Amino acid sequence: LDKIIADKHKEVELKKSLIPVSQLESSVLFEKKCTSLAENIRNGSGIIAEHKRRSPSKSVINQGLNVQDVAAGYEMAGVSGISVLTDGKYFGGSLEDLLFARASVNIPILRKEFMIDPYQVIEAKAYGADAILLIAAVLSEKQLNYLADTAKELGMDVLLEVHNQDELQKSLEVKADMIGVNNRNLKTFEVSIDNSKILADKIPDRFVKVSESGISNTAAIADLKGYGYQGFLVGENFMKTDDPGSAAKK
Ligand code: IGP
Repeated sequence: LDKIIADKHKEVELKKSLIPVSQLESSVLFEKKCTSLAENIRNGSGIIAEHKRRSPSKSVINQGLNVQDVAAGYEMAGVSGISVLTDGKYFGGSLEDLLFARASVNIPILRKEFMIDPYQVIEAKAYGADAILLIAAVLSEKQLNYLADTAKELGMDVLLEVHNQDELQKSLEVKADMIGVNNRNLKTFEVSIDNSKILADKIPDRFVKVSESGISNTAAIADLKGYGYQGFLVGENFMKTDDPGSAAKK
């Protein structure tokens, strides 16, 4: 995780030198008016289906599909939103994936990225995202506040990811719409759904509760609903199939 963040700092510095923020701000490439992700989760299936080609923990998941088809399949399946990984080095994603997904569907899209700089939040907006992810494990309280405020100013929703009680504690004052409990420890890659259960009653009701990672069947979702979860972020379980959209329908 430290390596990912160090690489991300270099990437963002390079981008800033290529496309200055003033230029980026005035270049929204594609935008669609749609219901916010948080609202869609509250009123729908709650599934946030992810486009994920590979990951540091699993290496290759699926390299043979194109993002437009995956996104369209997810929308047809009736999911509440789509998550698109844009990190290239570790997840094989890109901003172009985000843009292509945006062009293909009318439901809200989350930019799944290691956000460390407001530049990336502006970039998310420019490439059509409706929501961003902030990871409490790699951001100070000050950074969380600043990045969340930037997203809200641009009209995007914020999914704030925590993995333990300390991270939740520093997130409570942040203007996030959703708190996501990651069942995967990003430092050890260990996955346990119990993590969502343990933290469930510590999350204030003003946040939409989302459970992330390692969700592989409807029984797990039913179980998590009993703990107050309304959102379910699913990647690998759908992406490992030839037809992620059909997998999301079940
Ligand atoms: C999806 P899974 O186990 O269903 O593929 O997990 C999603 O939760 C996971 O990709 C994720 C993630 C992240 C990836 C959660 N938080 C932060 C990168 C960065």
